[in-house]
Amino acid sequence: MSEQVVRHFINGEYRESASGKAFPVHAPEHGGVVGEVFEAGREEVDAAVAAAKAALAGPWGQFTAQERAKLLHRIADRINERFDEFLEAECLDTGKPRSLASHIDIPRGAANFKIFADLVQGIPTESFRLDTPDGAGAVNIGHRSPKGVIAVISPWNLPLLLMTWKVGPALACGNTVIVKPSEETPLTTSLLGEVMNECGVPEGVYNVVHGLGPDSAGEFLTRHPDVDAITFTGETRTGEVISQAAAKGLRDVSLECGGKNAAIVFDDCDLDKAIEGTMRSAFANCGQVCLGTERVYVQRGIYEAFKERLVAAATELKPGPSHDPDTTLGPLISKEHQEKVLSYYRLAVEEGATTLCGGGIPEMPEAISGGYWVEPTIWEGLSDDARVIREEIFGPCCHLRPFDDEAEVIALANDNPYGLATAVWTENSSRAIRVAEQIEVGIAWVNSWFLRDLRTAFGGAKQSGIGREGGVHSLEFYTELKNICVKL
Ligand code: NAD
Ligand code: 6OD
Repeated sequence: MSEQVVRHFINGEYRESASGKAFPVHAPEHGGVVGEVFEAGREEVDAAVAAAKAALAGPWGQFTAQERAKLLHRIADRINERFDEFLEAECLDTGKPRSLASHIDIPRGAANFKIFADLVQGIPTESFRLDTPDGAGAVNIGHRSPKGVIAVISPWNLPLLLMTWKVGPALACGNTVIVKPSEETPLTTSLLGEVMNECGVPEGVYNVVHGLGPDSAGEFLTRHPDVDAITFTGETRTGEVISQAAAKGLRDVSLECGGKNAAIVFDDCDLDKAIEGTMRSAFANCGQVCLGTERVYVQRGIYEAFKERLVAAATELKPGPSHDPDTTLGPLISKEHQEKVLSYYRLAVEEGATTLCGGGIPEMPEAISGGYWVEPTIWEGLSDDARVIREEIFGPCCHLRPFDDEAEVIALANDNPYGLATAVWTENSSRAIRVAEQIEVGIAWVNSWFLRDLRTAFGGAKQSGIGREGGVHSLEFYTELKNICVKL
């Protein structure tokens, strides 16, 4: 493949940085440089924000909800028509197996536009009749308008999916956006600019600036005074910095951050389902899913059987190139992340873990041996206060620990600063609901994992985030609700 040159997309046009500053993009599969990305300075960020602001006052501001919905459907259709190009770009950037990206990342990229296009048209606004002393009364009518210019800061693990998860509802509600994708994965966000132009999205409605976080595009964008709200997905410590940026000018902020998620496997579970689900939750996308499981608590009666089967299945995972249909495990995103995950593999041993499988770098064919590969890894035997149990690793690994009863496992699951997701495996539905209700998370799955209904609330408790998106909750974030009180 020829080297990619990735430009900003501002006011409907692709642009280079005035400074000429650029950074390389590496393919995780082999580690080689496959392109360069222009890094936005203040000038490009200012231009993107100005374009987004001007677009609100232009034709976009006159679009009815129905017209916006029609346009969003066209965008989704066009993503599907250009499916293979999006797939190619996403897999080049991330190295993830095509089989995964073609089932999750790209279809969800399109669905995120369709679902919110339909949703905004079907949600009623509130209305209250008020009695007044003169007997005539008053009516209150809720009125929603777009919030304005929205900064979207997105991560690298599911680049198209997580970016459109925010851009879809933002546009459906009539806002304009400036996206700052992760520096690791700029391609699909950039390609979406072409789709916007092909579909007739007015210039300035969708803008993209590339760059890093601190002292670069991310910081310039989130600190920009003409940005009305910020929506972020990424690490908790970055969320804290963005939250501080949003405080200036009291801008609204939505934060979807890290997790250290527990799976709870009761001895009355369907073991086949629990193994299949835990395999996905621990190892899908090479463990780089915020909702992924890194702590697995298994009831003592089935602990040994569960362990044996999970270790056997993990050992069967096949790392390999994205295009190979037999590949079931991709590489990590970057050299730096590979070093981080390997440092936790070493730490687990130092902290007293028994490594049940993996623990290092797999042997790969020479052509891809420079890729950011790590072995799927399972441990047991760590104490509950080990760092490996408490900190997010974001790699293909999990720790198994036996438990005896419900109260014990609820306490164990909740003993963590994060509160994003959990998966409970049991055939006893009363127990499932009783336990799910007590786990301090934003999302609790029972006998499933990452089963998504986009109308539902999505977000994290504790240090996993602030706010909820999805369904009516996205509408809450991306609109300003005004009450109009009419005295009769
Ligand atoms: P990250 O926080 O390093 O980066 C995310 C984005 O923020 C990138 O675009 C980055 O350039 C930008 N950024 C970094 N510093 C910034 C700053 N000071 N100002 C403005 N922007 C800045 O996260 P990552 O490594 O890309 O993603 C992995 C993390 O994301 C994990 O912790 C994972 O759990 C989390 N995540 C959470 C969810 C969720 O829905 N809760 C989803 C996916 C990923
Ligand atoms: O499915 C979604 O909408 C979503 N935000 C998923 C997040 C996955 C985290 O890596």
